[in-house]
Parts: sequence; structure tokens; C-alpha cells
Amino acid sequence: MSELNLKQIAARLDDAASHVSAVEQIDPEYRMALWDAYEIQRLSIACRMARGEQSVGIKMGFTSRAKMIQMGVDDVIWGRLTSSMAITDGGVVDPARFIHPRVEPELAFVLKRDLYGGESPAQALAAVDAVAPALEIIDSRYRDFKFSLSDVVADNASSSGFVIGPWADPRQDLSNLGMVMSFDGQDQQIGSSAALLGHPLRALAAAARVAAEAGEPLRAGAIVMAGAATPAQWLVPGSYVQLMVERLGRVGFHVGA
Ligand code: OOG
Ligand code: MG
Repeated sequence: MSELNLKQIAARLDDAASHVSAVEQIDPEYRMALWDAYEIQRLSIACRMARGEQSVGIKMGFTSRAKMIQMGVDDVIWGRLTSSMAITDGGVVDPARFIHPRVEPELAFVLKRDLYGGESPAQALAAVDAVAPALEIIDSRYRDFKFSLSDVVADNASSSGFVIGPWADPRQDLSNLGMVMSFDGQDQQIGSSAALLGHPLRALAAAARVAAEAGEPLRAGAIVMAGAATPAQWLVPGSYVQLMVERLGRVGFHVGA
């Protein structure tokens, strides 16, 4: 695809997000190269940067079987996190900001040192400052939340909001932490950190690799969202969403009516 075409699609997706209106799939016949899709993502996030948003890290997608099955895809993807996507723990989220939002239980890492890609999970851990329970709000810009792998990559992996709970020392056993996501105290999804590529530090090492391959290696201070451990759930207006992660604690937000 020509750079002009890629730019036009990037602008269309950026418009869909800023005007909260769904667009048709760009790759309904599953023919777009992933390479082009990542270039569209880069260009559409560049539109946000041009409006003053800052890059704060990256998110991994489809690091669990549960998510791959829910969305009918079979590869790990990644997207970019910007400053405007951050939501305060315990804060209120206006659902009118989103087209058809879903929420999912995750873990977040924040780095104290740069990662260059190619680190083992244990080496990646040495660069981690802290780990936290986290919730991601995803909101596909495509009609009916329907997409091919290239579609969702171009659409910044559906990323639209993230909420990070209390930061904890990462030097503890993270391999199999129980994770419970509830709405108004009622359990919705129950999972384990082991769902994330077998160990959440594998998701972190994968993030370091894909970011370096894209020529934007992860720097000290970057946030990495490790991906959802369970299927995502539709946001319910007026509810309180909470994730409890064994030993790490709780994170949550209110959904405006
Ligand atoms: C794509 C984003 C997947 C995750 O945690 O697996 C993702 C989507 O499901 O719309 O964020
Ligand atoms: Mg996610």
C-alpha cells in the first residue's frame, strides 16, 4: 500500500476515535499485511501526538488464550499507550467517550531501566521498577467490534483507557496470581496471571522485543500492559468495576450513568 493510502486510513481511524463513531473494517477480506497495519497504527498515533498527547508505554494484546478465542485471532499484537488514555484509580469514567467499551483484567509494569529487546523474562524483570493490578478499557473503532488481525493492529489494538492500581515490588512470585474482576461486587471473570503467555514476565519480554523491532525500544519510565487474563466484558453504565489481584491488591473505577 502507498504511504498516502496508509495515511488516509490512519486519519480515518483517528477521526473515529475522536468523534466516537464506528467505521467499517479496512481489511474485511483479510489481505492487509501486518507490516502495513503497524504503519497505520504509528501514523494514527502520530495524529494524537501532534495534538499534544505523550507516549507513556505500550500494551500487549492477545497474550492469553481466553482473549484469542473471544476475538477469533491467533497472534500476539501490541499497541501504543498515550497520556490521554490514563484514568485515575477509583475515578469516574464517562462511557460517552467510547463507542462500545469493554473492560479486561490485566497487570501493568513500570520500568526503571531501558529494555533493548532480546532479554529473557528474568533479565526483563531486572529492568522493572514495580508491578500493579490494572484494568484496560478497549473500544474497537470498527462497527460491531469486528476485525481481522490487521484491522485491530491498525486500530492501535483497540486501546482506549487504562487504570493502574497500587504499585508493588516486582521481586515476588508473579507466576500464578489469582485475578477476580467484579461489577458492583459481583464476580464477572476469574483468572490467573499464568494465563499471560504462561508467565506475565514473558509478556513483558515480548513487549521489549516488539518495541525494539519497531525502532522504539522501551525506556525507563515506560508502562507495559501485559494483556488480559480473561475474556473482556461490556462496560455497564452506573457500575463500579474492580479487579482484585492476589497479593497485589485492588484497582477500580466508576462507570458514569
Ligand atoms: C484487542 C485488544 C486485546 C488484550 O488484552 O488481549 C487486548 C481487542 O480484543 O479488541 O487488549
Ligand atoms: Mg488488553
